[in-house]
Amino acid sequence: MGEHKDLMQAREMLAAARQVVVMSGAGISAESGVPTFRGAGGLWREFRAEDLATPEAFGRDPLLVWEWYRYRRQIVAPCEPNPAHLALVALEERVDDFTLITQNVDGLHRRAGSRRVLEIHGNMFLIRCTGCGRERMVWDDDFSLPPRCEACGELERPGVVWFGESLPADVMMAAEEALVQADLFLIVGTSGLVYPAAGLLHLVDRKRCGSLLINLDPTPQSGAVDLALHGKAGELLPALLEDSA
Ligand code: BJW
Ligand code: ZN
Repeated sequence: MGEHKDLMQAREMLAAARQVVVMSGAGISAESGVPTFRGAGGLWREFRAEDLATPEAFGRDPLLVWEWYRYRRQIVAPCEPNPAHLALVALEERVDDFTLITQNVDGLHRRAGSRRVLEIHGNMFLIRCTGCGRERMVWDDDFSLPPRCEACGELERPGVVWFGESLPADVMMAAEEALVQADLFLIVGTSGLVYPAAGLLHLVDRKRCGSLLINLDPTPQSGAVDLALHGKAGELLPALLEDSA
């Protein structure tokens, strides 16, 4: 009963919004078969973040880090966007102004058809040279590890943001600009533990911008938004977009 009322209220908030910003995390891709980081079945249950997702780890053992990303690329490659990704494509078409900020590196939002996507933690199919900075997208895994740059011969690294590294400044600036103008901020499928992404909620002007959260489990942000819906993104997001009639 309460749940139904919350869904109705969330639909009303969405229907009234013209400038929408969404921020997604690993939970939105869980129903596509992509493992999350924290929680049941999460990658950080099996692997230590500090051994794999830091610049120090890459400096110590680039081959180990590359092998881990190859393993993850191979998990993601056959995965398909799920109803949650598709609901956001439909939402982008429905509102005047739409920005999707994603912490995910799996590329599934673009594959689903979302157009305005800001990948604040990079993309696992992007490779960047540690020497000259040259970037390339590589979809197959037909290269020997660790790969080297054809232009300068230096080691190449995954084009993702590791702990202790800055997020791409231009992408973060675009995210912040979208947020200060938004009239609805929707947070989906993130534990809300990793900064600066988790801090974006504090940038919204609470007087003009509503905030909604959809996540399987309650998070530190569940109590900080106007309305939190707890459940699967692949069920709740499509339900949110249905006509309330
Ligand atoms: C479902 C579901 C379903 C499941 N439907 N829901 C301020 C305070 C404290 C610490 C810091 C701070 N500022 C900086 C830090 C340090 C650090 C940090 O935040 N640490 C915290 C862990 C404490 N941050 C950084 O280092 C960042 N850089 C930075 O701040 O630079 C400035 C600086 C430089 C030097 C010194 C100091 C500052 C960089 C962070 C980079 C994060 N990188 C990763 C790896 C990317 C590459 C890769 O994939 O390998 O990004 S870590 C990992 O976590 C990945 C994710 O994008 C990120 C967030 O995870 P996410 O998406 O929230 O996933 P989960 O698994 O945590 O949660 C999934 C949720 O989904 C769960 O809640 C489930 O319930 C739910 N779920 N199924 C709906 N079907
Ligand atoms: Zn190079």
